Amino acid sequence: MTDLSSLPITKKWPAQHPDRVQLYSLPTPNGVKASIFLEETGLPYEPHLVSFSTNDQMSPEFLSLNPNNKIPAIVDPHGPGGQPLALFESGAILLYLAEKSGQLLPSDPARRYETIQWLMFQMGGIGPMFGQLGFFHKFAGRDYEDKRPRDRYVAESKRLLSVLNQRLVGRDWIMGDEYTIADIATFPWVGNLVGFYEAGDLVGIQDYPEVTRVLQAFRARPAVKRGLEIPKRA
Ligand SMILES: N[C@@H](CCC(=O)N[C@@H](CS)C(=O)NCC(=O)O)C(=O)O
Repeated sequence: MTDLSSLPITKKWPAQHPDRVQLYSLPTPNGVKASIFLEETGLPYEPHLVSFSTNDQMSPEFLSLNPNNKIPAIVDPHGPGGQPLALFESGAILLYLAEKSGQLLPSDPARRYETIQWLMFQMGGIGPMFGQLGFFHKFAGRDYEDKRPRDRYVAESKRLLSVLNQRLVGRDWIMGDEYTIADIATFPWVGNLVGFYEAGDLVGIQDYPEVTRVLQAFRARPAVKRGLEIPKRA
């Protein structure tokens, strides 16, 4: 039986099943990337809720895993060399779990790097830009008199949507027939933009029909439906 009790994170979030991947998260667009992957692949895992309303992400136990105080983070009790491996950054988590499970990342080297390229496109572009748009459109930034920051993020989000739309022409998913971690990284953010952020009209989402088509297909997947609710909010 694996023993994770020496890890400080397990003091606040005890592992009931220390043999399983431990997920510390909240159902946000970054958080659900990990839970959707785990639901899609069936890798055994145990979710733990990191509540922002109680600032759990700033607790010493969480910071021991991710000094950057952001979800998601994981501990794989059976990491390289059979030792526990702690990881943060959703892109790194997706890559690690895909390689570990041999799922949702093409094995052909060229296609594998193409998938990683689109994963990075989400991590460096879609996530940060849509996130800023959300701040200026829906949250505190909404009240700023100067609309130039908001307009900048709207313009950049539109540009990214148009790149994604073009990529999806004639393809079922970002990598064609193959559903991959690039889709799992990207579509929670597109869903969040038009859903929670209520920015669909602002970015003119109807101008990106390939994106909305694939978003619909993504949302219809049973594992996505489950993953979007994990960990359960209190
Ligand atoms: N680049 C990081 C971003 C993670 C991130 O921004 N997480 C947000 C929720 S979507 C968070 O934990 N925010 C809490 C905070 O900033 O205190 C990743 O992809 O994992």
